Amino acid sequence: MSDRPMKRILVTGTAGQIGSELVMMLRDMYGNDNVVAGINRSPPSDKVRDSGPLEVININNKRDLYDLVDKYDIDTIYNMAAILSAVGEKKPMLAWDVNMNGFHNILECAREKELVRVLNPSSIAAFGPETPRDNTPQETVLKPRTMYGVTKVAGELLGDYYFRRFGVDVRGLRYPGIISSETLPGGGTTDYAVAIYYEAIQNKKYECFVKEDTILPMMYMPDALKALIDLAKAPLEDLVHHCDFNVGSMSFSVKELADAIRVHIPELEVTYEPDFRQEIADSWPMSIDDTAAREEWGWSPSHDITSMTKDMIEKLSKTLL
Ligand code: AKB
Repeated sequence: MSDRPMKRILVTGTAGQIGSELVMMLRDMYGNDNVVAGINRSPPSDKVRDSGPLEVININNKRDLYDLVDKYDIDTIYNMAAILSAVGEKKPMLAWDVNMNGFHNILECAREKELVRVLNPSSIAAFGPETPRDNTPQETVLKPRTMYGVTKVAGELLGDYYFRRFGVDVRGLRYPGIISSETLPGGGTTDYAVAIYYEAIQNKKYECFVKEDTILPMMYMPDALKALIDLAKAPLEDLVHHCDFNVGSMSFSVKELADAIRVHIPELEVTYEPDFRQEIADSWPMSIDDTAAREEWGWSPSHDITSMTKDMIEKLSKTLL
């Protein structure tokens, strides 16, 4: 199946943080008309709306999904539609429905219509408090305590099952917190690492919902996009893993992030009011062993906290000030 030349791509969740930038990068690579942007409840950015085909798609509606795939002769789906960790704790049934039932519809569609490939991101949320937190191994304890994490582990297993049982080429990686300047993240635990830049630039102060010594793995958006696209392009025969690649980039505490921002904005004041998201953050890894991704498809990130912070502040200062 995977040897067929690519024809058309559907990206779901293109109003979201990663989807909105992924769709633009794929349009640059494969041509605007060959990449369909799928949105559901939230409106797309002007760039996404104006640069190529746009469709409303609820992945929980199987009929609509199948019709859309037929209409555009889609052969590859990047499923970026998901309910993240913090919203998932407020609405666990919705998280299950979108992240599991929606994903299952995509897998069934890929199986029945013999699509070339499905990409479905997983997350560090697949891990839990019993997982080793330092240099978290590829193969380790997967006992998350959030509904988002439960759906991510189950999604990894289901994707691997579809590969082994039906030959559907499903791939995924465990994203850390993603930091970006185009679209705000919605409803995650790692959202503070983006919000702090916006608040630093606009108000020079930020109230953080996790403690200052909270350390989590993070990644800058250009690396996050590169990771997914490089994984999508990897020869199938090189892959030992499929839906569960660890990918690391950088790890820092909130204090270290604030200090990096203070190099550019010395007046930044940060206060701390931990809420329910602290417990989620404390159950996730602090750093990631991504040897499998490096060996199987050449993963190598480009950004560190210093280069990311310089770029974030330059970009956001242009749009916010
Ligand atoms: C979240 O915080 O829920 C996400 C994630 C780490 O998957 N950013």
